[in-house]
Amino acid sequence: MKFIHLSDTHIGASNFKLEQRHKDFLRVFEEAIDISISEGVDFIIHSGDLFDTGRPSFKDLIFVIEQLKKLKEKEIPFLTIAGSHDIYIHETPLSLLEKIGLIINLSNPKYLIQRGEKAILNGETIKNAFICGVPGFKGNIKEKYSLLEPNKPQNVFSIFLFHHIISNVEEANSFADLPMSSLPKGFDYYAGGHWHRKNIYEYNKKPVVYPGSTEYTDSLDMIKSNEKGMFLIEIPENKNEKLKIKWIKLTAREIVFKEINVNNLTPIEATNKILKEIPKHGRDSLLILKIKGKLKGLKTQINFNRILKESEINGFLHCKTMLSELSDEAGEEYQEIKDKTIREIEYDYLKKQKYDEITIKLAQELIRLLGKEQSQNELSLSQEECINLIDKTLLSSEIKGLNKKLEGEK
Ligand SMILES: [Mn+2]
Repeated sequence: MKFIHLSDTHIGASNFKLEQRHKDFLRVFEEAIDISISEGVDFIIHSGDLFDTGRPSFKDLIFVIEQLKKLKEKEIPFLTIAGSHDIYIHETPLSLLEKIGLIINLSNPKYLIQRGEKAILNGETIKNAFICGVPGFKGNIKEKYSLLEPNKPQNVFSIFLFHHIISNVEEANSFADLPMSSLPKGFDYYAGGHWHRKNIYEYNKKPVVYPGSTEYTDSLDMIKSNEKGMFLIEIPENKNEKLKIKWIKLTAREIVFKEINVNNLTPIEATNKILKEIPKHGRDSLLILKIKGKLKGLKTQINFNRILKESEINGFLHCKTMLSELSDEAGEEYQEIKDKTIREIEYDYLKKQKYDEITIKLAQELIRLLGKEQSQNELSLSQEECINLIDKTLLSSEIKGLNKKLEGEK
């Protein structure tokens, strides 16, 4: 028995507002379906984010329906859960696909039965495999997992679908939202989604598998993942034999990544250096340029338009410049501001606008008074003192002005 595990297909997504990128997500999904059919798998599992949005366009929805119909004809079940993207409040496009019999939506509430404190988790049995899963939860994730009680039959190969980033994914840093130890115990295969890069972990000697997204979803993904694909899993007849996990590469858009150091260059010199370093044969791939160093001038003075044009002339679909490691002279002023308190920034700003000391004091007091985060008893001035201040400044200057006017009229 064999099956395909894929995830995060994000149908409807795009990058850089390019229609070609939108189509890339569709093309790679079709490729995944076609390979699954030619491999003759018994079923397909998808760990969430089939769609990029809870309200996909009719065009994208029809495209997915066409792909799933091919599976239906071959009697290959497609089992999935709602991820973090394909939920629109409580409705999901998955409900529609489920209604017309093209998918099995394991995150349908009918599979999760509340029994006292516990949540009994049911699933589907296909041939000799039991498959269940939960949607990507929004809050109290750990607590929700602690209440899960899978109702799985004995002596079958069991699969658990989930859409969270386990704490073992080191590169995820703060994005990890579930300790691995919270996963329900006793499954033979943990099918993960939500993490967009391919990774395999081990939990009680069983694999916890992230196939990642089938296309590059953002520029960080483009430089961190070196390829995109899905897993083909072969369940051995003999329980003592090891599970066969095979990676199948899908033809996602090709990425060319380059780092360019422009340290101590003026924006014109930097532009010329970048232009020279753009590879000659783009082959319709995406060019990601990470510009590094400290510029003698301003970042905005680099001619990004020319860089983009040149990349397109060289045959790239698009060029994305990453500037997070590039500093410039404006950065110094920023550094100065960074060391100041909000009060000091306010004061400097008002001083620059040529307000006198008492007006600045009043303005700052008013800003404080209007600030919601301050509670009444934290005010440094009483209401009376404020009124006095207003009297002394705004009103008096207005009266002065009025007096002058009247004097002039005389
Ligand atoms: Mn996703």
